[in-house]
Amino acid sequence: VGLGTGSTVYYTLRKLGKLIKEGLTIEGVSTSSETTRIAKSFHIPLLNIDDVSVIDITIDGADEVDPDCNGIKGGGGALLYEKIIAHFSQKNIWVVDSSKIVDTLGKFPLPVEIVPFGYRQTIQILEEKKFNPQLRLSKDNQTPFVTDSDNYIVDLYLNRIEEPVKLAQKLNLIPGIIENGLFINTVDTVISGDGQTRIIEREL
Ligand code: A5P
Repeated sequence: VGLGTGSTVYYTLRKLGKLIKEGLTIEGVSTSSETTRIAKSFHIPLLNIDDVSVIDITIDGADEVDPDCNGIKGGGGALLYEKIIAHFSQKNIWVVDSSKIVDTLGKFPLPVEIVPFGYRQTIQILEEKKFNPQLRLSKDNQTPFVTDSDNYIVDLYLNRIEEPVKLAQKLNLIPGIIENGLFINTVDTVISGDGQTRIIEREL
């Protein structure tokens, strides 16, 4: 089971921990150091991504989801590992609160993971393309936020993303960009669960 990252997934981890105590047998693959820490605290057995041949199902959160079940992830900075694990999963489920379901993606700043080498130049290219980039800072507000794979995150203040597929392709062509937070045709089921539960299935 792929274990996503974020404050929503925390409740999934807590529940899995409880089910394991009651006899459920699963093995988790974590998407971040934060999730590894929490999963261990709930005694969820973990495997390294390199030691699994298949991930049956991944449960994660998201920052925004559109009606086609495409979404933005990376608000917590774990988008690279989340994307690798999602890509490798037979089934992907996102659990979100209803405020994250939008008509058009983009109000939430799009996180992009970049290598530290030449990061100013990468940001300059993003500026020239009018993507309104902002380097994400760590809690001290002085130094760049560093991901689990020792990279930086740039948040793109786009407001509206009319063509997410094209944008994802454009971004990944820029040297220095490792991955972007647009998850296209990835998730199978979105569960929005505050108050009334709503289940959205991606049309194949
Ligand atoms: C982590 O990088 C993100 O992709 C999270 O999955 C996403 O930001 C949702 O997080 P919350 O559940 O904390 O809103």
